[in-house]
Amino acid sequence: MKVTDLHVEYLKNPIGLDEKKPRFSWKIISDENDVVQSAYQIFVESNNRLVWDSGKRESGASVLIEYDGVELNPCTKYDVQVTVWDNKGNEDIIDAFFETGLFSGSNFQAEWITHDFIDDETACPIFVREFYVNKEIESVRIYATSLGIYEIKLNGEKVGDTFFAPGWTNYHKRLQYQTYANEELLIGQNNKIEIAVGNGWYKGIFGFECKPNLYGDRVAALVEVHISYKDGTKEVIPTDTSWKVTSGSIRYSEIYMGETFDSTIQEMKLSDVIVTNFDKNRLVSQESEPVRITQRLPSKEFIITPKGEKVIDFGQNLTGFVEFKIKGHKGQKVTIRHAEVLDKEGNLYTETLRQAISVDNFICNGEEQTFRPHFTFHGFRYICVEGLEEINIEDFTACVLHTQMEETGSFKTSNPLINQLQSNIQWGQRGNFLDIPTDCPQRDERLGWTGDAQVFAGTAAYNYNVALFFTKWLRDLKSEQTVEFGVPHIVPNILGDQGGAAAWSDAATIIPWVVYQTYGDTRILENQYDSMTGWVDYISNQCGSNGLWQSGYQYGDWLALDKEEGADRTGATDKYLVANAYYAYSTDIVRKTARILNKVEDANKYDELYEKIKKTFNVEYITATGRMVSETQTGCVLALHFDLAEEKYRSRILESLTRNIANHKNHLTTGFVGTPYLCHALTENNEHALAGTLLLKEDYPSWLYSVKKGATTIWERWNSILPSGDFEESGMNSLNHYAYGSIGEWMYGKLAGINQHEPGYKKILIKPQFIKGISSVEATFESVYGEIKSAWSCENKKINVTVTIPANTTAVIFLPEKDEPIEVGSGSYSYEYKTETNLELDRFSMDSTLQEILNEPIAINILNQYAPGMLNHPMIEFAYQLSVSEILATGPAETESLFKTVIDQLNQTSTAV
Ligand code: RAM
Repeated sequence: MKVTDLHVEYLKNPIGLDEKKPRFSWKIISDENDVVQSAYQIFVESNNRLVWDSGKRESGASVLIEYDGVELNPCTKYDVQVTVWDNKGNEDIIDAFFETGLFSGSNFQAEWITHDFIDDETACPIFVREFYVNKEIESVRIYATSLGIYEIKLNGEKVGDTFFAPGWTNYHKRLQYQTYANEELLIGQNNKIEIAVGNGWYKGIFGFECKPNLYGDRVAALVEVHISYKDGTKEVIPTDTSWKVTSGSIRYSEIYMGETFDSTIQEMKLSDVIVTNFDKNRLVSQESEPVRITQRLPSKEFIITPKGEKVIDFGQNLTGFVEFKIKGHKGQKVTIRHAEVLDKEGNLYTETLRQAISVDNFICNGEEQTFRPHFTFHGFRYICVEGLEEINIEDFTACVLHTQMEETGSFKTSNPLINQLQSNIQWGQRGNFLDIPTDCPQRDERLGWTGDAQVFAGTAAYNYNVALFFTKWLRDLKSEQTVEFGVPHIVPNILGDQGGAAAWSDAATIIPWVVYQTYGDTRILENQYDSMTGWVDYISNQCGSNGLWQSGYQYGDWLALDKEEGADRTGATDKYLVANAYYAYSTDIVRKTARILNKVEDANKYDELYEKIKKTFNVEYITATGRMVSETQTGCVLALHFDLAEEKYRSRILESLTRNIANHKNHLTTGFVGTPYLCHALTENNEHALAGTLLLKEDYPSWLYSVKKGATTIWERWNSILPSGDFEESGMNSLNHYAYGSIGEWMYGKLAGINQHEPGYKKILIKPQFIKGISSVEATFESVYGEIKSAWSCENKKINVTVTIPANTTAVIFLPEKDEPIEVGSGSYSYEYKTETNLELDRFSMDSTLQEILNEPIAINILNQYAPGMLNHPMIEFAYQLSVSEILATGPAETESLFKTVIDQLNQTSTAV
């Protein structure tokens, strides 16, 4: 038995932590089966002084155990040791450490400094200070933040490997500072610290209107260097009036527009800094993992387009920037333009960027140089290079940038198109989890749309550990929330006051719930509780006398395909049906949360409210005979999946749903709201095969349509690129928009069958469910207890299932085609058994058109025999292009069994292609 991965607040040996009661988690690895932890003991020491001994606790708890010792001090290192005992008589010890940050903005001794470059407005200021060190150094910490985004250099080298600090928060209330460890000071010499500050989100051109100065009109910096000497003395070098400021090589930098870097600029004139003010009480230490370069992609192909553009293809739509090597002549300017796609003629297509032109310029100094921008990022797969005669594509690398979350999921199947879909989902997450969850990384938006984050959160939590990422963002959400306007549509909110909107503002309840479910993190529920209840209470205040929310702006089932063309983008489902479905759903989450947090009175209150909403929902949106007033896919899906419809109505609603799908030749028509739940609703209601059919559809509209069109990320629209190769031209068309990637949750949960049975996966549910067209799946999920694996294949009349359950958890396994669930403890299990099931796709199905069926003589024989005259019907030729399911959606029930027989016969006798 081995104890591994001792983490403090989800992090490995963090520094600059401002959590007063940090929580410890560890994993257990064992060769034995049925291992559970029987006890643990935690020691925390600082400077060899014990500050906490938990005592030996007879307990299986190994996740997020809260520190309960002597009050922690700021800027102090704490060593943690955990001893773990298991039920097999083993014992192991693991060590880690954490170091606290400044704890409070008022502990910053530094002063905010800014500049006054009246006639050099676009250049990024660099604040500079030189200092002399003449003693042996024990450690150096740099605490830093800025209004704008910054990079620090110490003696010419970049400090740390992170980007876009201090990140984007609600600067009106919260601003992160970062802590860096750096021991590289020169002793007996002058050291030089420089901090360059770009406009970033604070002062840059940002938002729909592309206007500057969202939060302020001057960038500024706040830094202090803490040096601890070997002789026990300490020194602090804070920003103050002794610093100087200059403007350097970064002549222009805007997140949307790109950067201009002029390396011919020599040392410029140093000016005095100006001390400025920004409320230090808003400072908080870095709360999530930072943004880093997580991958470097080599160029894949060099293309000269019909227009003569010199283009490099990196083979993957991504978020980041390009780094390149060059030995140009002094003053030579190289321009890099970015695009997600080439148009059908093969030219660079930049319309998806809208006003965010994304152009980087670099001016060479005549030496061998490596360039990359500093304060901008782009969403791109292609670059167009200008200003270079000869292009050597090996000199160009795409740097992939995003919040460096731990990768927790993998998902592979026998179907290459589905594997590409999974890859697109993951890349969508990487491209859009850049400090905040953005809708898209390329155009003049890149905003923290709450709806997009909400629908994708469940999928996101399979692929990466998103606990800290969402913890940070939810604090901003809470800080932007008001009694009057509820929860904004984007966080951080730069759109001003707008009343909350269903499915968007519900991020307030749904995302903390996802984090709790995935990691067993109850603190997020505690911290967000007021925000969660506040959101539900806001809706209650909007309700009319009938107890329903039927007023105000709503996005409805955003971008759904079921509204007539040219109408608004909110889909055909009654917007207030959507609103009230979410009202019930959020209330359900809140009542459960209240119970978990032992707030009994609240729990009862929200129980009552929940029942009331559900009842009224049925009265208003379902007829007395069980028809949805909006018989759209999304309407039906919400009623079923959110468990809103009364039991007696469910079968009819399910029928409406399947009929609606059949009427669309087994295609979806759902938008942002219906899409994440569509396949869940089908699988949960015995229509798993139909969910599989939807997943594997390859023509528009479907998930695989974009895959077949060569997409490497998820598109904003089902038809961002039209079958003709033209682009959707509404002026809102992103090729990297993760919302529809929300199918990932169903793929992990229902296809691979990895689910939590108890919050945080302390108990696991493994329930793989086959679909035709996929004969094997292998998925892993790194839970907070360790790796869970579910792999199955159903090939050559044999089913194989392999399951891994981490130590200190238990699981229930539902094997496909077996009735009895199996209860297991930790360990790896393999099952092999016979089956008659063949998962290869049949040549004929309910999706085949009548014409395809009638091309087979046997079909004609059977139909003539059992339904004489049917094929002579005068209207028959109008049905040739309809699918069987479409024909059946309006035909009598007997025809259904007849066609099933025909299709079975055809599949048995046809030589499958
Ligand atoms: C678009 C965004 C986003 C969506 C909103 C309603 O501008 O890109 O995806 O949530 O509209």
